[in-house]
Amino acid sequence: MWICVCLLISTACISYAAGQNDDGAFTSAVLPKKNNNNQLEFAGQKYYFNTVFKANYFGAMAYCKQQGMELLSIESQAENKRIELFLVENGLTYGHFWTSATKSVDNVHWKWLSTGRDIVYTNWYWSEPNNIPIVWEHCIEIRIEGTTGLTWNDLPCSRELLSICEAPKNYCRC
Ligand SMILES: [Ca+2]
Ligand SMILES: [Ca+2]
Repeated sequence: MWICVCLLISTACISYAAGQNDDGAFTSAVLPKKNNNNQLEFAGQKYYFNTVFKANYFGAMAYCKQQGMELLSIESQAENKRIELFLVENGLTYGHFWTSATKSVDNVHWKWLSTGRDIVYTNWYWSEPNNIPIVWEHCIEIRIEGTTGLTWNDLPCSRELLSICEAPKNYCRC
């Protein structure tokens, strides 16, 4: 099944395969929402919440770049809280989204690939990051499940999740 996603902030229209290789552990391809608001502005940044199709880490990053944006980087508690509040306000209380976080070449430290910065602030889910052996959990998702808040989990980059894109507020794709 092919879905055409058109952003209000862009005239670009991109097609992606949806619902592939879904192991059922995560959210459905299209999340139920209270309204059609997919955009947020906060602290000089704007965000686009892709709640329509799932992709692996690399597909999510490519999608954001095609919109002139970057895959999400959460660099403060305030940013984490604001994104959590947006999800709750829009009825997205169960969901898994890619961030741009991935392992450094030393295979120990984490970096935001979208900015190149080291990860300083973290909000790991309890017992995470656990880097489950064999599957290589080298990318970070953010997850919200009811009242657990917006927490982080390392998992394989090949998993297919929803995504959040980010760009400077004054960015204009002209
Ligand atoms: Ca950010
Ligand atoms: Ca994990």
